[in-house]
Amino acid sequence: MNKKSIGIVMLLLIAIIVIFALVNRGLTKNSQEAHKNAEVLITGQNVENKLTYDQIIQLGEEEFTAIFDSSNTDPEEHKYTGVPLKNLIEESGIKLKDAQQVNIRAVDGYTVALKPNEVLEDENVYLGYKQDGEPMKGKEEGGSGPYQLIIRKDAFSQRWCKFVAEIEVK
Ligand SMILES: Nc1nc2c(c(=O)[nH]1)N[C@H]1C(S)=C(S)[C@@H](COP(=O)(O)O)O[C@H]1N2
Ligand SMILES: [Mo]
Repeated sequence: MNKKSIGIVMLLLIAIIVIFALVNRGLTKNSQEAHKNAEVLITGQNVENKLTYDQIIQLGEEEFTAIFDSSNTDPEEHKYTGVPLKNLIEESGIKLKDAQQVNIRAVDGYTVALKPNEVLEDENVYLGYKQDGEPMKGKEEGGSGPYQLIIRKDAFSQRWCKFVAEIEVK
């Protein structure tokens, strides 16, 4: 190779690196946007509490694995980040031991009913917001977030309520 072609190859490599850096910056920005303005409403026992993402992640963030079985894939293990659902409820001043039912409602109307005892179990019911380290995108962006109910003991994922908007304790 002569000097001129080495120069051209170097320029091409630099161009590729710059393009990757720009694309990557765009992606990072998108994922930070995923939880902007994403709120969850918690109601029950005369409490009405709206929690923002910044507040939710302060309520005992945990990383855990769970097996997700969607309607069109085989069961697969994923890493999730979220907070135990009981923390959100109890920190809002609602007592699970005085409750009959916990309803999780999504923006598409899908509703999942849980028994308070189930919510109180260790390492089972979470409000998740990251899957494999990536913030969960909303319905419009083709995701299952920005918040998704994760029930680790639910093998078929029917009760893994996507797009969670409201938690109602009765
Ligand atoms: N909000 C909402 N959550 C939902 C559903 C839904 O229709 N809406 N479907 C449930 C079912 S039946 C399954 S199997 C899982 C995965 O559904 P998907 O494969 O359609 O993503 O989400 C569950 N959570
Ligand atoms: Mo399903």
